[in-house]
Amino acid sequence: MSFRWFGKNEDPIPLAHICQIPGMKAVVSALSEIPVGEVWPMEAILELKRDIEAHGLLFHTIESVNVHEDIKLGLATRDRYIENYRQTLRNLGTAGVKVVCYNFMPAFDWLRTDLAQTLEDGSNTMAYDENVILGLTPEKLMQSMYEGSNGFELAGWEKERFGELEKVFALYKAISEDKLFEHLGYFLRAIIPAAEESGIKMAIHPDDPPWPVFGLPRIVTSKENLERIVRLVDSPSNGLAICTGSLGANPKNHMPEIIRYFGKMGRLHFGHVRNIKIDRQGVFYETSHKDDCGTIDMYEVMKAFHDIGFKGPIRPDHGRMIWGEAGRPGYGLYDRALGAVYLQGLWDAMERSADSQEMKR
Ligand code: DNO
Repeated sequence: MSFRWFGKNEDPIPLAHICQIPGMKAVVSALSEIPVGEVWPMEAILELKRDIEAHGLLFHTIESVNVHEDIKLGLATRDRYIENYRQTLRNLGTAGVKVVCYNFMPAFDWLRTDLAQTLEDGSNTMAYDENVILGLTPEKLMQSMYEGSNGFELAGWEKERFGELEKVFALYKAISEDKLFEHLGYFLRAIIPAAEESGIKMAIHPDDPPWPVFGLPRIVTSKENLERIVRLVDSPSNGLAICTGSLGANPKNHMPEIIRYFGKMGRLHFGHVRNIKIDRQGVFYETSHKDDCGTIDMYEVMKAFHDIGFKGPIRPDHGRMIWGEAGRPGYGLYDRALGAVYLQGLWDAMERSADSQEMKR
């Protein structure tokens, strides 16, 4: 079980609190102060590792090393950024990192239309409504996400993209889904050998939501496309992060089946487990992790991880804001801590029942 933490200068939650969550083993983090495309310096990586380990937590997973937009766009300048990415992987491998999460979403990372929708119990949560998107320009949506973020940074977002949106959108006009696959293939063929040499498993994160937005191509959206991605480079280092709340927003994506399929193939390296309530196609909000609070079958999700003998990191994902907590949208302490313990409860029960079946035999 692991917990995402944004670093001591960025995250209001101290490691001293994270290590008190029952069963918490590892912290998933990143150097968000390094501009996208630059090499992560060894010293800064080691400092992050020292901080995490000083709290009795393991440091083996990075979320994320973001991919420079020029790589996604396939521009001539991409090779320099790819070379830097390779060096970052070597540095991370030297520091003992085993899993690196990344995404290949054009222009934006994850998108929500409301960062603090009030629920019946008085808590608030993040929500998405395709109808709101249809009435907005990308600039307006980005602006409203920044304004709704309580003064906190948005997880994984790159501020520098805000000023360049128009230019980036114009460049994406020429990029079809097939082209984006081609650019991902070019990137993977260049970095996977460095990942292999460094003992690192790459884990691509699904697009969130898993469909095209504002006419931008999106490819990490379905089982078929995940299959196409793992085949781009035939190596265990070319793998997946499965995020149940991202992929699962499309009811056609059967999460337990996807987990079993890629798990058995040896390409599943990271689990983001969270629940959402889908009102109708394209309209959903994030709920507590508990099975019956949302649409995703959390028991079957955890059972799939359990049945494939998954040994990699799993983390609770976005939580609601509860008990008056103010924090980074989706990334407060309390609801994610409840989620971590709930997921472990499901897991423990599965372990016990596997043991007792073994004893009966
Ligand atoms: C949002 C996160 C994403 C994710 C990246 C992976 O909360 O799930 O920001 O970390 O897409 O690169």
